Formats: sequence, C-alpha cells, structure tokens
Amino acid sequence: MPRLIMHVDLDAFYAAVEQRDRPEWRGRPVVVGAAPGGRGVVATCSYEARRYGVHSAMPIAVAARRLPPETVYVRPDMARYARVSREIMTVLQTLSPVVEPVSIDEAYLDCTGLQRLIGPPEAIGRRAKAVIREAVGLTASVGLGPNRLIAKLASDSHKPDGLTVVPAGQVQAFLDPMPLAVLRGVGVKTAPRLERLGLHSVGDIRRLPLETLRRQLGARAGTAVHQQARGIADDRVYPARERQSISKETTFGTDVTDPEVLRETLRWAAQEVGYVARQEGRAGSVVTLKVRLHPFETHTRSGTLRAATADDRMLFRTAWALLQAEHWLGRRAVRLIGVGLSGWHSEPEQGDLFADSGVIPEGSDADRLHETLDAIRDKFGKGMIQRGMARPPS
Ligand code: TTP
Ligand code: CA
Repeated sequence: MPRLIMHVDLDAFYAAVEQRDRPEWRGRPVVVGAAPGGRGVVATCSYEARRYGVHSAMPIAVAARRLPPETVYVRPDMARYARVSREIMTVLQTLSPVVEPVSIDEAYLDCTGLQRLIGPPEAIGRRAKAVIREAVGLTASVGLGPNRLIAKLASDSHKPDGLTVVPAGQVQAFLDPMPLAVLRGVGVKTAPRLERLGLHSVGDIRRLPLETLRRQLGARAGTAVHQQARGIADDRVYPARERQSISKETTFGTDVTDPEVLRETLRWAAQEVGYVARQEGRAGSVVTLKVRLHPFETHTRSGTLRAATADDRMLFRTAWALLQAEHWLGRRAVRLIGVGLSGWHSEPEQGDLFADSGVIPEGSDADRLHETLDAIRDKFGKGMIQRGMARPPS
C-alpha cells in the first residue's frame, strides 16, 4: 500500500497568532518584526499586508513605505508563538503517532494507517485542519500525497487555509506545470542553465533522458532531479529521535548586503532550530552556518562547541561569529542564509516528544557562552570574536 504523507503549515503564523489575540487587528495589514523606524526586517505579515508585496525577510523600512497607514506593527513574542506551536503539535499527535515537526509551524505526518480509521485523504486533511482550529483557533494549509515532496508542494499550492490532495495517479499532472525551482537540487546555479536549454517546467525536465540530465547537472543531481520530476521522493516521516540534524534557512527574495538583515534572519533561524531541538530534548555541539552568495556560491562553516546546546542565543552568536569570520561578508550579496545544529550530545529522550525540555544539562548560560567563545577563539583567533561580538546581542 503506498504511503500517505501529510504536510501541515500554519498560515502567516506569527501574524495569525497576533490577529487571533487582538480581534481589532483582524482584516488589517499586520507586520510582525522590527520597529518600522529601525533597520531590522519583517519576520512575517498577515495576508492583508502581503497584498502590498510585503514578505518575510524584507527590510522593515521597505515594507513601511509600501503599507498603508492603518498597518499594525508588532514585535515578535516568541514565547507565545512557541506555546501555540506546542499546542498544535500535541493535537496533531492525537491524529497520528508519527508526527515530525520541521519548524515552529510545520510538520509532516504519516497518515497511511489513518485511511482505515478516518477515511479518504480529504477527510484526514479536513480533520487535521479542524483539530488545529479547535485547539488554537488558527488556519493551516494542508497537503496530502504519496511522499514528502508532493505533500509539501500540495500544502504550498493553496494558501491560506488550503487543503490539497494529490493522489498517486495525479502526481504527474500536478508536477508537470510547476517551475523547475520546486525540485530540490535545481538551484540558482542550475536553473538558468536548464532554462537556456529551453526547459522551464518540471514536465520539460521529465521528458529529458536521464543521461542528458546527468551530463548537464552532474551524476548525482541529474539522477535526483530525474526522479523528483517523476514525483519519486522520500516517503518517510522521521520520528524526532532519528533525526541527524536540525536546520533552518531562508532564501531572500532579493540579494541582501545589509548586515542587519543577515543578523536578524540568522537570529530567527537560530530561534527556530533551538526551538525544535528543545522540543526533541536534544542538545548539539556542532553549529553550522550556511550562506549562498550571489549568484550561486554556497558556503558552509561549522563550529564545535565545548558543551552541547539548544539555546537560541548560543546558536545565533555562534553562527554570527562564523559569519563574521568570513572575509566576504559585507562585500558580496547574500541570497540564502541558514543555521544547522548536529553532533547530539546524548541519546535523545524517549519521553514526551513535545514536553518543554528546554533545560540544557551542563553549566549556566554564561558558562556555555564563554565556552562557545573560547572554542571559536581557539579556532579563528581572538580578533575575530571581538569583531563578531562588537554589537551587543539583544
Ligand atoms: P513561514 O511558514 O515561512 O511563513 P508564515 O507562516 O508566516 O506564512 P505562510 O502562510 O506563507 O506559511 O514561517 C513561519 C514563521 O517563521 C513566520 O510566521 C515568521 C517566522 N519567519 C521569520 O521570522 N523570518 C523568516 O524569514 C521566515 C521565512 C519566517
Ligand atoms: Ca507557515
């Protein structure tokens, strides 16, 4: 029996929580992020604000120029969003025992067995949306399909408040018209190369022989793209304990040179990673920074901490220090930035997946920070740390 995978993604998550809790803000553009007079960025915004072309990671000054006077600007309240997230993940667990939270507002569920209990995929998707709405009063977009790729593309395809089912027999019709960029491994580097060959959609790729793709993209990427274009992808949902690493990244709509935007985005990615790690009762000692420079040069840099952590600030400071250590910062435009955590410190706890196990076994926060700084200092020399830490973290 083919698997049935569901991807759940809350709509405009931080902004939706704000509008839920402040009814007078409903129906209005709401921007969650930096203060409008400052140099920070938009974390997210309500769909009313998106109509003005505003989106995550846009400098707040640019957003403020586009938005009308009735717009509400609000600072993020991570603790409240994390509480809501926990409620969502807990209620999803009542639906399926196999839930993989992938970020604060996204999860994959293996729904294969639910078809006997609940009914067809549409009914399962409706149930997921209903339990979320009942538990937290928010809308989610849901996609169901035979694997993770299709489920994710399905949930993305109708937002907000969408429910999209792609049965195995319709995978090809669903994928064929999509742009190449939806395939993993067709990056900014390969997409233009393929487009020069007159290939624009997944369907165009699918009609190419495997050998041509391998020649154009290299053996590995060529094979991967060939498979994905046929809708063949990973169909497993990983229980938290099997996960090798936790990471979060953002691709900017336009290339970024403003260090403030990079800093804020990195801070957000670190919060997401720290949050997922704490939910899973994990602490990791390897922090990885990922940066893609214009137009397509991807760099990763890792630092090993003396003590494992799941602390947002520690992750952020380490990643920021790794970034500061790179000579290209400030000169080259950045297209993507992200943080990863791995090198798990201990066997993950098998207890309640969603209990808030934010406690980190060793040392105080201050101790850990010092150990981090020491470790980076050992690796890169002292001057770098002073540069990296010159701006007081908040
Ligand atoms: P997303 O799921 O990417 O976005 P969203 O839930 O706001 O909107 P959508 O309806 O398109 O799913 O991210 C989840 C939350 O993470 C988002 O509410 C705010 C935060 N976030 C940032 O702080 N910075 C970012 O660059 C991104 C992409 C998200
Ligand atoms: Ca979302």
